[in-house]
Amino acid sequence: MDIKNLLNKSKDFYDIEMFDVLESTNSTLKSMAKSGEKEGKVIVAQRQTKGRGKMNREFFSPEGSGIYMSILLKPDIEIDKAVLLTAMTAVAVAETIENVSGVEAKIKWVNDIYCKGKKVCGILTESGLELYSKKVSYSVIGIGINLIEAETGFPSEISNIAGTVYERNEYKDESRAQIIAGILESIYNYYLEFSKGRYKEKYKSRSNLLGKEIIVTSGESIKKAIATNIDDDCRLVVKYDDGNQEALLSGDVSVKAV
Ligand code: BT5
Repeated sequence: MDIKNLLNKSKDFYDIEMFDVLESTNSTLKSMAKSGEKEGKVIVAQRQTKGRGKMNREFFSPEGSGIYMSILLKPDIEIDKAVLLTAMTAVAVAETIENVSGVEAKIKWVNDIYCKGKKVCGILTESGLELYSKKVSYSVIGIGINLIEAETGFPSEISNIAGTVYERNEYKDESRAQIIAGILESIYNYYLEFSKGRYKEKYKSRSNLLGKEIIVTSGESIKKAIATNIDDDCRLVVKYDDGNQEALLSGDVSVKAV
């Protein structure tokens, strides 16, 4: 199914290119961005041989299983606000998964989408920096979604955390294009009004951490806390057992529900 035909208001904004296999859709789109590619370029691959998560962690991206895509945006924002693009995208992905599949989708701060208690999607935003202004020169937003389980199943290292949106017998081929188009349309709509931050309340209301007891790991330190809020800059506000509060930046820590 042609994705472009499923787009509505965003039809003229996006230029979509499909590949069978790439090392990483983010890496390909980043080199295009560095060579002056326009905002709205989208790369989609059937599989990746070097799909990446944060800190160069591997993102398992097999054939016939998922969506691996990257979107190029050029927002007029400071580099420390780039995490908000991840938050906006998380809302767009969660809403689209729910609309198309009917499966409830929650957001785990900062960049993961969970269905039925398992991680079905990760988002990786990588930005270029204008040195003098501290503004973003481009942002590549990468989205990896497990739609159905690969023939070989998940590798053992992730089999207890990774899940899929669909069971194999529920999945219809057209869902893939519908989810890609739904995400693109939704991102476009939120991005048009990015400074209004319409996605922020939605991000919070889909959080699967707020109000929960969590473990905060930062370097050697491992502490228990309650996740009390996600602030306007998408920092996770936590309260430790000793009463101290802290607003956590996504790059510095990892958190998990107890
Ligand atoms: C992410 O990183 O989850 C961001 C993943 C972004 C992938 C997309 S695919 C298109 C684009 N091109 C790329 O090269 N990347 C983007 P992080 O929060 O660091 O999580 C990585 C961790 O998730 C791994 O260490 C595993 O524990 C787990 N993981 C790996 N593959 C997974 C999968 N397919 N489903 C669920 N969890 C997975």
